[in-house]
Amino acid sequence: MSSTSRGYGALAGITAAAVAVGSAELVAVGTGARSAPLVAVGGVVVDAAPEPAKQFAIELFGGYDKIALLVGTAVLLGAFAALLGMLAVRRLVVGLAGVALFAVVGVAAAVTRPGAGFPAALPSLLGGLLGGFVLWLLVAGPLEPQPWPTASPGEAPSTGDRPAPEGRRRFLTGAGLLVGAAALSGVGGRWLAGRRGVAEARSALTLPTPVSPAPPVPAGADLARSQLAPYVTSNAAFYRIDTALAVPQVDPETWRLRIHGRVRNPITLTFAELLARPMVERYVTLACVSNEVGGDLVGNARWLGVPIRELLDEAEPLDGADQVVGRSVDGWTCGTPTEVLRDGRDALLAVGMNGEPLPVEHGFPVRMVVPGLYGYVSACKWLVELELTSFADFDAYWVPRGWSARGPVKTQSRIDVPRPRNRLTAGPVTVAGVAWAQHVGIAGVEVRVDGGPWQPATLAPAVSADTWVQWSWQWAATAGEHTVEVRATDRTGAVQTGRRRPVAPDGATGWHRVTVNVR
Ligand SMILES: Nc1nc2c(c(=O)[nH]1)N[C@H]1C(S)=C(S)[C@@H](COP(=O)(O)O)O[C@H]1N2
Ligand SMILES: [Mo]
Repeated sequence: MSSTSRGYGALAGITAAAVAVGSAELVAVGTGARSAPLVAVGGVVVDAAPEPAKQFAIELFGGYDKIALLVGTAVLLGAFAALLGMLAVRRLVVGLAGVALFAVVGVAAAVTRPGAGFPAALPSLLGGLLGGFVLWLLVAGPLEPQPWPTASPGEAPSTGDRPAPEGRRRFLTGAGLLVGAAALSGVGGRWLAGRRGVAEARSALTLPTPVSPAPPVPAGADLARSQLAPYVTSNAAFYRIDTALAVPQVDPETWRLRIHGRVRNPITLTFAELLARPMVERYVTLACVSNEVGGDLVGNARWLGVPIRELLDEAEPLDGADQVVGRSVDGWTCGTPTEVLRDGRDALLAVGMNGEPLPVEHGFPVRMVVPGLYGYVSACKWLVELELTSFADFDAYWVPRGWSARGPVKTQSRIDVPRPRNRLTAGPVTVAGVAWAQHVGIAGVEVRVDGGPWQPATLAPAVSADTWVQWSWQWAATAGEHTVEVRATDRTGAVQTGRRRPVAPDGATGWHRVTVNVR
C-alpha cells in the first residue's frame, strides 16, 4: 500500500469514528449521558482499573482525572480508527468488521452500566451503523477518490500514486463536511443534554426551614487569614470525589428512596415526602480517605437534611443487619455501620448544602452525610436506596478494590500558612491551619520547629466536635531553613500518630510538615 492511500484510509477511518461518536452523543440526549459510548467505556475503565492506576491518575491529573480519561479514550479510539481505515482501503469488510467490533464494545459497556436498560444500547448501535456507512462512502462508495492510488507490483496504477484531482477534492470535501457534522452533533448533543439536565429543577427548588437550625458559627471560629482554609467551605470550593464520568442527573419528581433489605417495614419515599419531614441543619466536616497528609480533600459545610436514624427506626432493621448500604443511581455503593447511623450522631439524608439545594456534582437531590466516617463508607451522592444487610454478606464499591470495609476518620492536622514558597523575614510569623477528628473533637494542637519541643497552639472555637477547627501559633522565626510540624490531640486524649502510612486501605497517618526559608 502506498503512503498516499494509507493517508486517505486513515482519514476515512477517523472520519467514520468521528461520525459514530458524534451521532451517538446526539442519540444519548434521549437515552442518558452515561449511554454515550465514550462515557460508557470510560466508566467501565474506571470501575475495572486497578487501584494503583486510579491513585496515580488522581495524583497526576488531580481534579482533571476524568477529563484526562475521556481525552485518552478518544485519542486511542482515533488511533484505532485510522488503522482500521487503512485496512478498509485494502478490504472493506475488514474495516466494517472493525467498526462492528467497536459498536459491540460500546453497546456492551453501555448496557452493563448499573441501572442501564436496553435503550442504553442505542447510541453505540446507531453510531456504529452510521460509522460503517461513512467508511463505505469514503472507501468504496461515491466519495472514494478512485481509482485508489496504488503502487503495488502487479497492479497497474492508472494515475500513479495520487488520485485524480476531482476525486481527491470530492473525498476531502466529503470527509471535511462529515467531520464538521459529527462535531456539531457531538457538541449539540452535549448542549441539549445539559439543558435537559436537572439544573432547572434544582434552581426551582425551595428548601424547607429546619425545625432544628445549625448552631451559629462562634465568633472567632474563622481566623480569616489568606491561605488558611475558611472555617466554612463554599460549595464552589468544596472538593469533589466520585467515580461518575457524567454527573448523574436525577429528577426530583421521579426520585424515590427505597429503604429495604433486612427490615421489618420496607419504606419508599418520594422527594416531596422527604421534604415534608422535619429537617435539621448541621455543620459537618467531610473528608476523603484518599486525602494525603497535608492534602485538601476535606471541607466543612452546613448540611440540611433528615436524620437517617429516624427513617431507620421506622423501617425497623432486623437482627444482624449491621450494615446499611447506600446505593447511588449510578450503582456506586457505600457500606455504613447501622450502629453508627443509630447512635445519636447527626447522620443526615441531606438535601441542602450551605443554604442551597445540593449542587448536582455533590449529589442532587439527596445524599448521605455522616460525621466521623470517611466519604467512601458514608457519603453516598445521588442516593436512591438504603439496603439493610450485613458486612459479612455484602462488600460495597471500594472494598473489593482494596479499601477497608470500615472507615472511621483518623485525627489529622494541617499547616496552611506559611507555605513552602512564602517569603518570610526573621521575627514574629503566624503559623496556622486546621485540624479534624470528626465526632470525637479536637482537644489541642501542637507545633514544633526543627524537631524541637512541641509548643501548644491556640485553638479557635468551633460549632461542634463534628467540624474541623482552625488553630494558630506565633513563631519567633530566625533566619535560615526551618521545618515546621503539627500534631493534634483528640478529646479522648489520643495524640495523632507520627507514623507515616499511605492512604490505602483506611486513611493516611503522619504529621504534616512544611519546610520554609526565613531571611
Ligand atoms: N454516588 C457516589 N457517591 C459518592 C462517591 C462516588 O464515587 N459515587 N464517592 C464518595 C467519596 S470517596 C467521597 S470522599 C465523597 C465526596 O463527596 P463530595 O464530592 O461532595 O466532596 O463522596 C462519596 N460519595
Ligand atoms: Mo473519598
